[in-house]
Amino acid sequence: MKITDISVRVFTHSSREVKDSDGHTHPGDPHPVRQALLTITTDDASQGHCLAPTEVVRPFLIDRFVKVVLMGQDPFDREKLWQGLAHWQRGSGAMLTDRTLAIVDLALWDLAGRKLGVPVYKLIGAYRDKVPAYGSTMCGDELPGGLATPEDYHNYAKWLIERGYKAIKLHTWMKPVSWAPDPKMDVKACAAVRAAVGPDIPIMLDAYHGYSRSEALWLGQQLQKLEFAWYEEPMNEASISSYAWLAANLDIPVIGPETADGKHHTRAEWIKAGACDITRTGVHDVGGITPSLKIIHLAESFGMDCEIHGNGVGNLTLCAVQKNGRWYERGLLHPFINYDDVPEYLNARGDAMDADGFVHLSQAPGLGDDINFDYVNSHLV
Ligand code: XYH
Ligand code: MG
Repeated sequence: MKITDISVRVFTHSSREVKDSDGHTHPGDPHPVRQALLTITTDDASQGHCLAPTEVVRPFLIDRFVKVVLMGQDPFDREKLWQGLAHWQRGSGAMLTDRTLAIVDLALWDLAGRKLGVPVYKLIGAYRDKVPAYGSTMCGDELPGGLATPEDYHNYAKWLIERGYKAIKLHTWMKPVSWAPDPKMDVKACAAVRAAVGPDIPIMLDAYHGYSRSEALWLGQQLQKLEFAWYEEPMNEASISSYAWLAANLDIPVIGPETADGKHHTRAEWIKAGACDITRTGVHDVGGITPSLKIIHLAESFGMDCEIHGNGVGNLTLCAVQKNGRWYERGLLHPFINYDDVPEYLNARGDAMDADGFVHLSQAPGLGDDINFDYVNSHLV
């Protein structure tokens, strides 16, 4: 088999999610947005697909890097193709990011699954067919009845448990919220959620990622009193030594890195430095399933859990092939948005959750996105 075409379709659909000035997601009014669908095609007409932000698969990146590495190659040579793209990153002037590598890698995995007629998680080697989900809230806001007060978090936490979630992770208030960040308000929200769900539900905090060591330490000490399950990204993840100091001074598991560059290499350094008690990967953070498997196995070698960052069928696939991780991060969630709604460009959600809080892996060949190709092709830009 040889790769003969790599194409990108850009289409429009309606969204209720908006980004703030710091890149955090919040609810908004329905508005048209553009999304891309990357497709890799071979000489026997096999195809693999992956949905993507348009800029991540813009023509310059596809022509200058992706096609140079992939065209004419065997699509089953995923390790060789991923290493080839990763090599090009250094000379790309920071234009070829892990986000692009992830889309290409996921499309190659999707192609393999579709060609062989198996779900990708089975192709890799399944550990489980369903994964328990935690409800991962959007960051706090100033929307009346949204996530504007500790009471709002309390009320939403009760709703999340009713919906079936067996754990909850808070993202609290961050800039550009006028008075944020505020560790004391973080604690009030965390205490309100603990009061809402009782002592047996795991709760995690994904904090403002710019706290100082002293702020992060104090906040972590309060989370220990509330018996939180893990403590995520309270400081800039570029400072491994700060996380090693924090983890050494806290009992609550410190998890990371999520956003630090460097893929499996950085996670190896974090583990070596004692900067985390649980490590973390997500397909979009490190360049796809291929490098994420390296991280999962690295963590396992140290007796460490690796919790997967983010939603989507690529991350759900990782959850299904690992023993050393518990949760699927379902979100981001907000009282104003029904996350269970099916997007116009899909025939079904790839992470539908049952009443017991489990997300079941699709048994369809490929990665698991049930793409509505008629919708995509009738809404092309
Ligand atoms: O909006 O900053 C944020 C959240 O932190 C989000 O980017 C991300 O999904 C996350 O951190 N999940 O754990
Ligand atoms: Mg996070």
